[in-house]
Amino acid sequence: ASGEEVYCTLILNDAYLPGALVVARSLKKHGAKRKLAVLAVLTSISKDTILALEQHFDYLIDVKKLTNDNLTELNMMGRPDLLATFTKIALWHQTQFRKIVYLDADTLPLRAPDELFDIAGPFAAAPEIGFPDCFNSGVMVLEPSVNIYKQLLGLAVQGISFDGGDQGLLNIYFKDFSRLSFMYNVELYRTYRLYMPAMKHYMEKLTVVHFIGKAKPWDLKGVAPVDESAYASFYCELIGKWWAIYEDQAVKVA
Ligand code: UPG
Repeated sequence: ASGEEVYCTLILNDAYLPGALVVARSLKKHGAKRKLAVLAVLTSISKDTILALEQHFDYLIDVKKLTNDNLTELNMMGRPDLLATFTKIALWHQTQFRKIVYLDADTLPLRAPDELFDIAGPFAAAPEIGFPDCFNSGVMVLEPSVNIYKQLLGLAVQGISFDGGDQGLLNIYFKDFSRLSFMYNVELYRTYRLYMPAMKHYMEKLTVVHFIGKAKPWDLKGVAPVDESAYASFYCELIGKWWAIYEDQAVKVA
């Protein structure tokens, strides 16, 4: 319905289906008070994937795959697999919605962050741990707009993005973003080996964790801590939480 507020995620291929399902199941399990949408490149996913998405999401929205032909920066990060993340800008084309709380398929909401819909303004995101003056584009609060969409598309077709992915494009466009608390997008990375005390201090407030990097939770069933560090156990605990939601038959999805 026009003016509706929704949670939304994105799926470009079958490989990320487990992630999209966990986003949906976790939001439902925690009593999310908005409907769930998924942007999907239907030409790139199987019938079974479409069926599973239909069972878990209120809105399944077909989007066209948008790729970046310039792989230089993505190769520099060792992530050529991210070449089609420009597709994410289709979020701004969804003007049937007033506000979207967007979550990457590799995030795990530990509760439903409904209060994000109360944030005023067109755009908000949390700091990127790799370079905290930038935001991470895995969790965003945004207002769709045809005008913004056209400008983002203009950048995308020219391949303008400092990292080759959507994040490098969106950070060029939204220079003055409203900053969300880091609690809404806790990027899991081994830097926390150096600052686990802060993680412990804020533990109760963690809202969304984000499994950045190439290895995703669905690749890591039953994984054991790589070393004795507090971070390694914390990371494995969260992988365990992800699996518990994935396998939780009690979550009502339809
Ligand atoms: N995605 C797919 N299939 C793929 C790759 C990506 O569906 O093969 C979707 C999915 O929703 C995923 C998102 O795109 O969560 C981003 O890709 P991901 O592999 O999760 O990226 P990250 O490792 O988290 O890397 C960072 C940012 C992310 C941004 C990306 C490119 O966290 O938000 O999209 O860099 O700029």
